[in-house]
Amino acid sequence: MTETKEPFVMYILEGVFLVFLIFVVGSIAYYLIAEPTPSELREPKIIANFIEAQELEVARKVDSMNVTVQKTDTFENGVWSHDDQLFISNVSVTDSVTFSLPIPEESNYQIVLYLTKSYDYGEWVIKVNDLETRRVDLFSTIVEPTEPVYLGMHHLTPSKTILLFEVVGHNTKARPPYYQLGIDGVEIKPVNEAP
Ligand SMILES: [Ca+2]
Repeated sequence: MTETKEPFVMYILEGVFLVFLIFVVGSIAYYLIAEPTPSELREPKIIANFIEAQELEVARKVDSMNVTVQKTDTFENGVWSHDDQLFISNVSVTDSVTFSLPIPEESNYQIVLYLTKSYDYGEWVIKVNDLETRRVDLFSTIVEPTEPVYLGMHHLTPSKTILLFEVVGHNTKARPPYYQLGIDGVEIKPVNEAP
């Protein structure tokens, strides 16, 4: 009986080894030819005088509003600095959020925002020190970064520079929850000309 069992056991062992070998070779081949993720395909965004949105101090917001850091490396279109954005959600129309901008010294500065567009983002008014600078419709059928949003040149001092976002409505094509906002970061660029 043992003479007939030994070859059978050997067949089993050889079979197990063969399956293991196919698994190992297949795993290595998959690793070598796997498609890179969207973030691996993209060049990093490098901008001088850039501050990530999550590094800004939230000076004021309504209690119900959620402000969280969201990774963007699974988004398939475009590039975000640091592969993340500050995501503002649970928003109702007329809600606002205010940030303090770190200004190193009294001077003229060009302020440029980098935002996100999406199918459920709102229309927002942006103010610098109570001065309305832009009104942006952040609706898009896909999730994508905006072009640079120029807020103009401002004479600013370290003691007080407030950047305010207030939601004023939404595009008719927007989908629920309609009013969200994504901020990649802000560029605060010193300039020598008068504002
Ligand atoms: Ca970012």
